[in-house]
Amino acid sequence: MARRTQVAIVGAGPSGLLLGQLLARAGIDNVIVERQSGDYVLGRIRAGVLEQTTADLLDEAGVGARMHAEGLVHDGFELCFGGARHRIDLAGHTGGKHVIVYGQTEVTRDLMAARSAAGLPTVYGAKDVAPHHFDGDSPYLTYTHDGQPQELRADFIAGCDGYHGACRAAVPPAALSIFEKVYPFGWLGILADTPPVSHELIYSNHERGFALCSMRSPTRTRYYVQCSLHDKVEDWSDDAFWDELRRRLDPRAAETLVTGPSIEKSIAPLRSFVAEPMRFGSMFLAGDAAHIVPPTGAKGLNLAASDVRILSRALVEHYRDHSDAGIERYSERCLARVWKAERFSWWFTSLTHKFPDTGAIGARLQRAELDYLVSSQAATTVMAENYVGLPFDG
Ligand code: FAS
Ligand code: PHB
Repeated sequence: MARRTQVAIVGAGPSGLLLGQLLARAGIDNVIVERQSGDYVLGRIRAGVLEQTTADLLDEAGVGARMHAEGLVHDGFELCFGGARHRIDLAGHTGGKHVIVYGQTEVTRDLMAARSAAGLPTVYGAKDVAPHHFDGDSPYLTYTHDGQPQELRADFIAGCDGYHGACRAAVPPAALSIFEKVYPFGWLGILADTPPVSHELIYSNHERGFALCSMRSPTRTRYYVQCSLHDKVEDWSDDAFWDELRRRLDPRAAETLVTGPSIEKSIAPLRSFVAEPMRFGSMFLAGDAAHIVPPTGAKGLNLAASDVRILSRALVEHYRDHSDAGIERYSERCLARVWKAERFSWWFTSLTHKFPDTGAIGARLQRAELDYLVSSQAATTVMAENYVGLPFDG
């Protein structure tokens, strides 16, 4: 049975849900087709830091209330190296900008609730989703749902289906340029109902490896330690995790760290990845479907929001103003921001992690850069303005 909509969105992660919400508020009909169940999507523990432009977009989408009520405004974070912590004053180096600590899970929950309240169609449990005829002006999706073959005709397809999605995979390889760097380590992350070790995030460069102290609320923490790519979650007991985290922190943090049972524990690989271009006729890629950053710079979710901001405006311009200027410039405008965030995320990862192949001199060069970073106003400003998010060009 063939249904029809204006924009067919593949993926109900933050990209797809935020795009759907912005389009619906502009009166543009859209359907989201998602492979997993809603609970499964909510069960993925991912990002934790929102840039102000992302928070503004959530407000524009009408889903910012709980973020403002429960999110934590952070004006700075600390770098820990050589046994001491050094604060990066974000507000002081960016004319008052800050970030909001509010988990991706909660962003997704807020977007799902708004979509459901508006009675907007989301097909969960869609199998074998595939985009077709997107090189022309009559694209459509096929998928199966409850064992029944389905077809969804649309004016446009938005591939918001993440790194392993079907939309980028459907593009002829000759039409894609892929840029990729895989890092020789992973992040072992733990979620626990414990009070944060500090009121701000701590990024630690240690001879044993990187560590990050983050949080979700005053009573829920998110910690990470750099681990081997060969590690498995079952290799790490909670006690082993807490011991390793303590060893990578300064004495004061190690002493005040409150530990507890993990409520989630997972290992994520780290890669830098960009697929160019991000538009193929009437199909657009947005978010992780088009690019991946190592999570060090907290850019993944924020880049997804950046793509959605540009795409939603371009589609509104198409339908309301009968202009395709935004659509024509979509890929170029997204990639200009994507590559700056890729650079920052690669740089911050290179500065803070232990690399097996750079030896003793690598550690000394990192220490020299960290010392320079915290002692130079210019260097701290570069760190701060990238961390809070670069301004949009319109
Ligand atoms: P998502 O991957 O979130 O969503 C894509 C959706 O499409 C999923 O729901 C998927 O089920 C669905 N889908 C996939 N294939 C499909 C198909 N064929 N048909 C239908 N649906 C399909 N970012 C940070 O800033 N900080 C972090 O700490 C951080 N940690 C991360 C840890 C992990 C393990 C991963 C994988 C990513 C992490 N990220 C982090 C990045 C992450 O937050 C992403 O940037 C964010 O989820 C991007 O959102 P989407 O583009 O919506 O992609
Ligand atoms: C998180 O809280 O999950 C988080 C925070 C900052 C990062 C990466 C992850 O840079």
